[in-house]
Amino acid sequence: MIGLQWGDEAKGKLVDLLCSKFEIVVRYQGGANAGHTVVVGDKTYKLHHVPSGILTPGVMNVVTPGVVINPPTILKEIESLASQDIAVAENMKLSDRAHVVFPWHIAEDRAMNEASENRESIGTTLRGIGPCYRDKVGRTHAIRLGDMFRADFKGRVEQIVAAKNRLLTSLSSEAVPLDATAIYEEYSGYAKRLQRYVCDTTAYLLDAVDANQKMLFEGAQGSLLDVDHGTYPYVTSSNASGVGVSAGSGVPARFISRMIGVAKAYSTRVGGGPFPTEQSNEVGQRIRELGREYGTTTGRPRRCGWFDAVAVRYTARLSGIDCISLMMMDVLSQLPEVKVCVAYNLDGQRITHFPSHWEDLKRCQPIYETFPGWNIDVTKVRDVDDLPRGAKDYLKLIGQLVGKPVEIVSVGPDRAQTMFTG
Ligand code: 2SA
Ligand code: MG
Repeated sequence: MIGLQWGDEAKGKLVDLLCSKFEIVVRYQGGANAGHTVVVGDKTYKLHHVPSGILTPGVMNVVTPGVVINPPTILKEIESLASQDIAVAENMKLSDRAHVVFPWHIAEDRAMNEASENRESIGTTLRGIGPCYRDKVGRTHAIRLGDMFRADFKGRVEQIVAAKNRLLTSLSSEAVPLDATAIYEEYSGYAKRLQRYVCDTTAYLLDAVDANQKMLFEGAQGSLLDVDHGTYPYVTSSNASGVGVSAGSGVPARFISRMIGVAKAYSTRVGGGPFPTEQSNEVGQRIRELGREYGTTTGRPRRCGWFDAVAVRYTARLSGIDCISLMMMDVLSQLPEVKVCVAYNLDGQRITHFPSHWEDLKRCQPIYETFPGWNIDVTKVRDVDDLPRGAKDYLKLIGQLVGKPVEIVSVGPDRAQTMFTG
């Protein structure tokens, strides 16, 4: 299950809804930057690290090598879930290959975000994600979850802290030097508490493939934030599109039989970077209020705008989706007029491909098709056939523009407010 926009497409809700049909739910990229809000009855759960399958009893939740893990954050989440009688201990596994986010990554993230004066800031979530992935790929200064249980963990921390202190003081004169001993002690404590979850998840999942177990892969962020294929450099540091499933989890692509692309009926983006259909006006404001569009992790107000079919057609193809799940239709149902971007005007030319350079994307002017609003409360609709005419036309147009059918529609946060066609 893949986000087709810039994240926050309500993937968590869909995973929660579908996962009773699966034995395993897998998180394969991202880290504590993700924020999945899942509503079950009168309870709202906000998940960052733990896969959304945790709310369904009997489902195994696996966090794989492509994820970067923040120990205090995941421990807090585990505690909070356990206090709400969710059985985490028996139902979660963490990869010993997953990289660990340390305080130096968070300090670096902050310093780097502040340092980008000559260009709009990426506006990261300040969770240390970029620096941790950079160290993972750079190999010299990286610590994986499994390394925390080895004899040389202390030495590694000391070595890295010495190097990071030099780096951090070069980035900011106000940098407070990190204390290797204190970090080692704190993180050894976390390691002990996490130990029961840590294993070789790659072996576990490959065995599960052999045993024909059904797995659901839960994407975090969205395809347009993919480090290789998104709106670089305004992206996150992992493969957040469908292409990341295999690399992050270790499950070969040939075993993935169905891809669901999740999109909101409009667009949002949090952080910097180009966003052609953005409405920095009353319409955007109204969408933000109606959709409660604020970051689950940081609380930042999300930028809001119309559905961009050029972008979603691109990500739908990139992620190889079979169908679209269109979320938050209830929000659009309260607007007097609804628009869909069907093409871009780039320097006087009409284009329908998604530009590879952010500066070109920034110059794109959206070309819209406008619908009269349907102005009917759809939150109680339980069958797609009962949606108002205008809403049905909207779903049809999106299916045509993106090139894949809309097979799932949601009209509210509750489990009961998601409908399946056919
Ligand atoms: P980072 O922190 O290095 O991954 O930031 C890089 C860019 O990726 C964006 N990003 C996100 N965009 C939408 N939702 C995300 N998760 C949280 C949520 C975000 C929040 O669910 O609301 O609470 O603010 C997420 N995570 C990363 C980020 O905004 C940067 O543009
Ligand atoms: Mg989110």
